[in-house]
Amino acid sequence: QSVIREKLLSALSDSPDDFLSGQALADIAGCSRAAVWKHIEELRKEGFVLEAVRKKGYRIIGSPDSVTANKLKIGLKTKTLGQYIHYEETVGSTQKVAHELAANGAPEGTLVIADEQTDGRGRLMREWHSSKGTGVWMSLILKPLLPPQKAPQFTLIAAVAVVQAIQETTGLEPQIKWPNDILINGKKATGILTELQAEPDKISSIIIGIGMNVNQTQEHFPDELQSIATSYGMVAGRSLSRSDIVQKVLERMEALYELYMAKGFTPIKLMWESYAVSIGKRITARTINGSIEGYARGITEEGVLQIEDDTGQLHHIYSADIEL
Ligand code: BT5
Repeated sequence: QSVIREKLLSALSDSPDDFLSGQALADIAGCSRAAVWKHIEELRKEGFVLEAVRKKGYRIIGSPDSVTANKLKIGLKTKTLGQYIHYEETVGSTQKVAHELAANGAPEGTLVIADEQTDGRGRLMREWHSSKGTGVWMSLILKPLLPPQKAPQFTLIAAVAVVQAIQETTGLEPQIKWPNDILINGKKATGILTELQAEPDKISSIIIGIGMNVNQTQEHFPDELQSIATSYGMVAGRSLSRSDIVQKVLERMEALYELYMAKGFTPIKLMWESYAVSIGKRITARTINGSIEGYARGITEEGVLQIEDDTGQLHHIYSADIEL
């Protein structure tokens, strides 16, 4: 069923100015003309604006600002990432759904995405605010043949992908705050959560959760986020297309993932450092074992943060919250 709708949409989107007859569409989709009509109705319910003119046929004149599988597939230029999309309008957490799918054999590149999360989560089970229709709440499943220790690098790969995708779609220049925050104008607009299903020596699946604030206005955020959160749309001063952003994130992520598997972490590390806010600055890292203050010197080949304290001693930070 959804395959037919995908074929109809792709044919209609390929020739936006022309009408395609019911028969032509039926041939393309491999179904009856009556079925074409039914699927067109379904697409209209999804928010696509489809004009129908007697004796001419159908054409597409508008599409919703949605992140449904149908919408995301139009013009998506990837080989694997996002080729299988699991969309839900409302979900507890896309991360949870992705964990289940991964455990049940979902292929590499599977994308879980929702219009709203009611129980979005950050690290250490912290809440992730995910209001309806305003952001990108997605989890991507990758299955690299790597040992589990490499997993944290994927947070950094995803951060580079997000920065590049935002630059390309909006012209904004976001910055990365180690390990998993992306800031714009000094406030958080994206958080990344990388989780793992693994055997002792081998990753089974990496699940990369990405939460991006796109079209929120200040009122969308609860009190506790007022001074620390923002959205790309607010900073750009216009409403942005969530689907364009998701497509670009998938495209950049695919390119970076290929680069990483071919050449290792070094080229990614260089890009990451060029976008990082904290490198060279005096910071405080709050870890579960206490705080360390000093100058952020860079990240290691493993993606571990190095801080030099006032005695000149170098500390390796695996996980922490950073204060600038
Ligand atoms: C993160 O955790 O930043 C990772 C967030 C990952 C969210 C995605 S959405 C899709 C997928 N499904 C999920 O359930 N999760 C992933 P952390 O570094 O622990 O930061 C959490 C903190 O960020 C919270 O304690 C708040 O202070 C703040 N926060 C919560 N919601 C926010 C938002 N929408 N924008 C900016 N900051 C937020």
